[in-house]
Amino acid sequence: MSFKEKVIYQIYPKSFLDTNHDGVGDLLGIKQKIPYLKRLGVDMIWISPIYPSPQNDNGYDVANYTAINPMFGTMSDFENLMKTAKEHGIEVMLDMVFNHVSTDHEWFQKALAGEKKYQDYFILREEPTDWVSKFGGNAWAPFGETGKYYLHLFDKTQADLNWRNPEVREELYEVLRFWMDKGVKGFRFDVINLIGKDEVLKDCSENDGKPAYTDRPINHDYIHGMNQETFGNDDEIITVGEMSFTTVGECILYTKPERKELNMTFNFHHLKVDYQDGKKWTQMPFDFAKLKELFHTWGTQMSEENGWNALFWNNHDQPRALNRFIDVDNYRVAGAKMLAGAIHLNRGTPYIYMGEEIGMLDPDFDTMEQYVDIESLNAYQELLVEGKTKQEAFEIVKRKSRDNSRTPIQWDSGEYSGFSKGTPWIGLGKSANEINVAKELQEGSIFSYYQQLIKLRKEYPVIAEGSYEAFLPDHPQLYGYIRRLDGHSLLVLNNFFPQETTIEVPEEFAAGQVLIDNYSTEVVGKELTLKPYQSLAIYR
Ligand code: TEU
Ligand code: CA
Repeated sequence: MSFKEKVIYQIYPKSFLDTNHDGVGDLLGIKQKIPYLKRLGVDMIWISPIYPSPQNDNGYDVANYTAINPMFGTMSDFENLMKTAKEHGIEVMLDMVFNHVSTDHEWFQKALAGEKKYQDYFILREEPTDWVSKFGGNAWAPFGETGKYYLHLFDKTQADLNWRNPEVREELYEVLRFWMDKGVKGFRFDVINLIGKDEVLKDCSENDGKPAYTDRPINHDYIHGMNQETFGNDDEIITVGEMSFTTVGECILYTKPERKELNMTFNFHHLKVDYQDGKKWTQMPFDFAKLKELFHTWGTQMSEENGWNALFWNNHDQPRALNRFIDVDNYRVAGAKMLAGAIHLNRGTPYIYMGEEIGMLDPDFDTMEQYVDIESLNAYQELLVEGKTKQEAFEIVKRKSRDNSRTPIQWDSGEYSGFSKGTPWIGLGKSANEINVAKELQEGSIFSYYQQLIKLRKEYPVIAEGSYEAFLPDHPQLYGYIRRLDGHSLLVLNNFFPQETTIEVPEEFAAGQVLIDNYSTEVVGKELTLKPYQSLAIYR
């Protein structure tokens, strides 16, 4: 089965299931829930970082790439999990954070201690540039007592690696080989379009300096080289690159098969349509026209030039899409299915973020003290400095914090929602009694809608392989597209609003068959009135 037919499920291990009741999710927790994931029908699980780490950025600050953080268990727990997953026909994708290491990593420690070899593993300069760190403040910090500065595009405890040094590249290839030997069949590469830095680094006042270090031409060489030295030899391996601040043109280059770089890319443009003036820490209703324009541009160009998208609404860095795009007080269930339909029938490989399959919501925290995420805590301070009141700053953090998606999975309505018997490392969502897996499996309909969507992708080649074209791109409420393959076509209609809307059905679909629908349309005619958040697909 090609990666085009597969569906991948993301697990944030800290918050999935805690089996030793220390308040933190663990590998044996994932193992225990493999049958649940099998029941959902996913092909692969992507697990966010499980390596030793001081956890300043919840594991995206890696201190050792080839070991397991004791907080999550042992290497033998990992092997156990791999075995159970394999038995259920589920593959494992690991998160490779290769742009930077934790300053606790021995490479950085040896560099600090004066070892020349390791100093060359990092990006050290006499003079810092004006680039702004993605977590706030200048992107350079003093390198010990040397008078030099090291680059950290993220937190100052996440030092950027020097990919220009071939020894660094070889070390990272070894990491991939290590996990491939353990049977890992997928790699998600964290901010992989930032690894290729120029030799001479220049000031750049535009967009906090991003254009100066993002998608540099040499990035493609590094990714291609890594492909050739490691996973490129194994057809079963699936790779996805997380692309920060990128363009569709670059993502086509990263994913065109003949270039042998990556299978697919994540981009975030569609998740910035509720950013005022492009700034995250603001509040604004989402801009539907912009969302649609992005989907159509990416969908069409990727389709025409044979690139491949990773499709997603949620991940561990995003507030829950339901809270952003849907009137959840009135239409949580219909809205959850509509969002699912919009991407699962699309051209690309769909990702489900844990909890999405039961329609989980943001936790609805009441105070700043409940937040843990480093980015959120820094942003709160910056908002205060900008002159916002504590209440105003809190309201923004509440809408935008990455912690919104990082709270424990709500398994049942028991204490700590069945996640743990100990106090969880981060608070639970307020909706845990109403929205949880046990209840969903008993009486809900979102989970089964995901099951259907996953099955359809495997049964209908037009969903997995078909081309993409926009349908009624200027319609004020509809996000529609047509997929085509070998004489078959699929029309997908999604009403993004809580109001009904009537559309004209093109001739060719008027007598088509409804493959899936979150309401129950019996016959398609010349006209179709879409109910609030209705989503359906017509096949012929
Ligand atoms: O995220 C990349 C990234 O650019 C994020 O800063 C993203 O823009 C932000 O979270 C949105 O608010 C990756 C990981 O997914 C994230 O968890 C890490 O913190 C980051 O890289 C550093 O490794
Ligand atoms: Ca635990």
